[in-house]
Amino acid sequence: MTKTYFIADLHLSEQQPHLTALFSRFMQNEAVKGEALYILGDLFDFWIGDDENSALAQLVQTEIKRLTDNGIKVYFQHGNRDFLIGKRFAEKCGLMLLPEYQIVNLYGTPVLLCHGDTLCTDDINYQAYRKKVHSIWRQKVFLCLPLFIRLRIANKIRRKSQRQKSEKPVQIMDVNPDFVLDTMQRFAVETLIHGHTHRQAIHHSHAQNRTFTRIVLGDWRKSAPYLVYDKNGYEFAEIK
Ligand code: LP5
Ligand code: MN
Repeated sequence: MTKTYFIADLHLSEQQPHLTALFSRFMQNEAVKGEALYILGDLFDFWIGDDENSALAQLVQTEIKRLTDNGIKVYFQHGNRDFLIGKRFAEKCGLMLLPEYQIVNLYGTPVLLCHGDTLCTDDINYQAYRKKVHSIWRQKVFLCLPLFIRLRIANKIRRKSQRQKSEKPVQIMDVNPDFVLDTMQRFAVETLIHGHTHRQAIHHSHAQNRTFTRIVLGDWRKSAPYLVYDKNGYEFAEIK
């Protein structure tokens, strides 16, 4: 039976080699059994440009290429930490870059996919920051800087974000339920899959005599959670 896999928020970094090992195991033992893999953002802890050619970047590209060379489609949506992954990275491993919101047909059901940060509309500071770092000209200027300067800027942003997060009420950093419902209705879907909040769950809500389902992917820490979808439905699973 054909299957489709979903993962998000792996936050791979040189500092967490056990996550990279889990990624290799997931790709070689699990994702390889599917017809497609969707990575819904924050594959890396942060990404400062496709010219970054670290051992980690190479390993991740090799794992993805192994799947795409075998005819398995691998799709990627940007997260708030790796929105600078670009065409060069994608071409190296046969990855397909998706827009911020994408509808996919999963065994007859239209499903909306996104990273999830755009759904957190109550986090006003974050949304203002996001608008800035998503401006094309700022990204162009940033990518012209030497890598070590980019790294310094990224670390500065990470520290500031860490500080601000510790002062924000937890609720603000979750999705806004009204915005979620509006978004699903705007895209005419009844199922949404996203990551970002790290709060793995399946939420149902009801409006206009319809049931709307929001599937939230978990983040990778000690284990590697994923969602697997086939013609009979979906379930969470994990590798350890
Ligand atoms: O990622 P997570 O879940 O920990 O937190 C997010 C929001 N934070 C971020 C920042 C990322 O974690 C780190 C980004 C790495 C940099 C990548 C390259 C930069 C390229 C720039 C190209 C122009 O996304 C956090 C949310 C949280 O999710 C929950 O939704 O709350 O948002 C924040 O904390 C953001 C703050 O509220 C605002 C931060 C302003 C920082 C501005 C610093 C400018 C310094 C410039 C130095 C030259
Ligand atoms: Mn995120």
